[in-house]
Amino acid sequence: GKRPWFRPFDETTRSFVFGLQPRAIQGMLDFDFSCGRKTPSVAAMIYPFGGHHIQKFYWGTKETLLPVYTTVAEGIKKHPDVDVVVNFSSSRSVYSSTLDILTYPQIRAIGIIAEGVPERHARELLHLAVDKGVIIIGPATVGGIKPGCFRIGNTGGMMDNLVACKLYRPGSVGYVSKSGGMSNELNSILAQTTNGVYEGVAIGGDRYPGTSFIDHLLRYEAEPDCKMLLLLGEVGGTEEYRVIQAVKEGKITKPIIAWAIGTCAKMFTSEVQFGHAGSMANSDMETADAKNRAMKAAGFVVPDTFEDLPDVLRETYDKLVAQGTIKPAREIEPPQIPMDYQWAAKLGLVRKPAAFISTISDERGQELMYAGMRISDVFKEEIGIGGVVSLLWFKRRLPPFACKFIEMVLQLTADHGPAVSGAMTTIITARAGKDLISSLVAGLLTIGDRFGGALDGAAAEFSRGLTSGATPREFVDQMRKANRLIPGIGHKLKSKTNPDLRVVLVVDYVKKHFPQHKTLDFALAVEDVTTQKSNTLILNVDGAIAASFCDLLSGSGAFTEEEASEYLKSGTLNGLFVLGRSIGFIGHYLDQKMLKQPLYRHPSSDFHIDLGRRVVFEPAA
Ligand code: Q5B
Repeated sequence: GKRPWFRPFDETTRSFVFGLQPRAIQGMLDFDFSCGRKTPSVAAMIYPFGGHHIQKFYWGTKETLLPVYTTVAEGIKKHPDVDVVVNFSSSRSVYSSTLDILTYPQIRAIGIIAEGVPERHARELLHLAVDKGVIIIGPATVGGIKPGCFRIGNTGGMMDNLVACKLYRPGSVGYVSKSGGMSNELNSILAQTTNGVYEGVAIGGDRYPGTSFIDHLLRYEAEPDCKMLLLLGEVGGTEEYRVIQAVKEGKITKPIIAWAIGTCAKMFTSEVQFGHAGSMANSDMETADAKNRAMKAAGFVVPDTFEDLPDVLRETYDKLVAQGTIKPAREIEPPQIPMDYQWAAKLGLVRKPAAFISTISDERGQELMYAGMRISDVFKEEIGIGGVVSLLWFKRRLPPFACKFIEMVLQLTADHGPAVSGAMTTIITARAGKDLISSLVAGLLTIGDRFGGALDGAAAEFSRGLTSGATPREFVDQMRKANRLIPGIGHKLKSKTNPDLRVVLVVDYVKKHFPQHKTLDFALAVEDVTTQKSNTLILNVDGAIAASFCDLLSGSGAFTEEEASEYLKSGTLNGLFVLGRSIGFIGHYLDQKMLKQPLYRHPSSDFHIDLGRRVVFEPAA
């Protein structure tokens, strides 16, 4: 070891964090940065699951990458400078992982965070560590902190607390306590009453901690930079007596301030078990009062109550400064640690424009909302799929005749047999072994100007024709002159003599329920003209729905003229066909799967193949 035995952590200490603990690691790195460390104190993570990978962390305002290894062995091989492991394994796996870590002589200190480690396992690990001269801090602890140098995991709390307690630079007081929560308290008291913490360790609340008070106090005694000792003991166990013995034997000579918490135990009539597994007095000697008396008798500075602890700390510190033992260093400003954006936002310190705006649904509250309507009300009021479409597409509740019409459209367009472009494509895709989504999307991608996607065009042309004041014949002539087909007119199969019943249903419904149907009337008048030319140039299902929807948008009173035209221009009407026909395409996909249909290959005889028509390329001479 390059470091003396009493100094396991310094400003170059590098560690592994065992377990996926990105928040704790970020906390360690932020602490390092505030200390002015040149390198992060965490070299890598060890995590047995999920494979070898890399994780990103902040180093000040910049970002840095840390490798994640699946074994300690790999980490050891790659990082010979690492000699500490912060072990976040659970109580179930911490025994085996620590046994493994202890096989590498490179590792000199291990922090064990898990609570509930079986005492038998804790004792075994403790003996093994003693044999190997490895310092174990824990189990059942937050760890410890060496200001200006190294922070075990989450010790010391949030960054603002670490800065308030001046833990970014060393002080002169070495302390040891059981509880991590109380060590936060000590960090704060010491920052206010002395030049701060030299090093602080929370040994953990179990009966068999890996190291105890005496182990760390002997280190602090040997450490020339540590001038004053603080022991925060508690009811239960006899570890404080080992410290008393050391003081009596002259092994500890530095001023030592001490307090055992749990003096209130005597106010209870029965035995009290405090929060820690080890905090229960099994004999008079183990009570906090007995410990405080014994420590005082041995020459420790023991306050009368815990509340007096700051006073005695200040007195002892002032004495050491007066003697010249402690020479307080000039205060330095720690580098600013950028606050995490999410935390700053929570505190109301920053704002940032949202990248997206969304106005149709909200899942953040207790209940999912569709355009301001609770999902439970969607069912209570039985608004149906038409109502849901009206909320999510138009952000308003449309009148019942309109919601019913939407449902009618979805049902009418749901399917039109296997032979139409889309269904056939879905069927061929399904038979090529593709999944539901691929087969569905393949079918949907055929929807366009000619097949199923003529609604938007039809709505645009019929409403333009209507508002232009042209007669239906003039409208048809204009379109012919412009060499354009009228969207919504014509069908491959249906004709005047073989009418499309879907269109009949739409026309009947609209005439009966809509407040007005000027556009549909115009479209039907156009049909009268086109069918004079050819029997098949009927108002088709796309055209009938589109014309009717124009009348819905302008006649329901639910939309302004501007909104109606915006919705028409945004592809809403083709959306109706897409939504409806998706039902059929999914049906065709499932049908093919259930029928176990094999790959389809179209007969070549059905193609007229003629390579004689190829373009021959003649290079320039
Ligand atoms: N002519 C639908 O064509 C079809 C004309 C026209 C003026 C027209 C054709 C067309 C506009 C697009 C449209 C939606 C391709 C159709 C649907 C859903 C479906 C499908 C299903 C389902 C049919 C013969 C003569 C020619 C043409 C003239 C044709 N259309 N003139 N305006 N619109 N329509 N699509 O039968 O003088 O001989 O050269 O593009 O609305 O997709 O069930 O199948 O639910 O799945 O192949 O219902 O009408 O006729 O192209 O050979 O034309 O009529 O100029 O005149 P055809 P063509 P000429 S509903």
